[in-house]
Amino acid sequence: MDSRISDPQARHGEAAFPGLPLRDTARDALKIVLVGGFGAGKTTMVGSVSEIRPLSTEELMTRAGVGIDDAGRLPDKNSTTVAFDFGRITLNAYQVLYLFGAPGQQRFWFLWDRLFSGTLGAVVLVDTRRLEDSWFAVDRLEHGGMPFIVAVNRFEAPGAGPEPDLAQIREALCLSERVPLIDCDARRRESSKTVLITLVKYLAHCKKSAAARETAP
Ligand SMILES: Nc1nc2c(ncn2[C@@H]2O[C@H](COP(=O)(O)OP(=O)(O)OP(=O)(O)O)[C@@H](O)[C@H]2O)c(=O)[nH]1
Ligand SMILES: [Mg+2]
Repeated sequence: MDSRISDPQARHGEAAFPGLPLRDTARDALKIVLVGGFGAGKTTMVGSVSEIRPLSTEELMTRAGVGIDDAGRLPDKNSTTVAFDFGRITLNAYQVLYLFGAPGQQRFWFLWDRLFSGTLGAVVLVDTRRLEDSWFAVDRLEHGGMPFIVAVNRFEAPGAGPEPDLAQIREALCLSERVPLIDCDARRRESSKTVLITLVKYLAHCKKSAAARETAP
């Protein structure tokens, strides 16, 4: 099989990776995992937001995957993550995020346990054309008690009906009102960064609430 380190930013015609060195003042390293269904845009998001050239374990999808790799509704997709993506983003002088993108295909879900080890929080990336592909991720995070947010990566689908709004998506995923739910475009750095900042703020909120519960009489 043809294995390669891909360059998602180059795919979308954006700037090359600046390759920023880690700041000397960085002291909080936060591990974040990006999960979601097959082809929801996880590798794309890691690539758009990372300040270093991301590690991507992409394999070409070949005829051997027909019937297994459900790429029917993803005509432009010709590769899939077989292990994980890795990127880094500096949020401020002190906080650095290490971002791991999980593989989306069911046959690689056994790798998620390893990826979740030491993880502070997660982003579930949702493709509205295949909402049901997100159920497993949401269930898994809820049962594991890991804080997460949901980001809706909207694909333009010519001829498709009206797009569900965020309230409809919340209902379809049976998401608690507490879980932040936002729109994004995984191809755009600023949008992907907003997703990560939303997660970090939510993690801070969860930590504060837990501390308040502990000190409550
Ligand atoms: N139109 C459109 N295409 C997108 C968007 N995000 C990603 N893509 C494309 O959709 C395809 C799937 O993206 P990936 O990033 O490989 O998806 P993934 O979730 O990592 O997929 P797996 O690792 O195989 O589960 C790629 O061809 C992307 O270029 C989007 O917001 N809009
Ligand atoms: Mg991927």
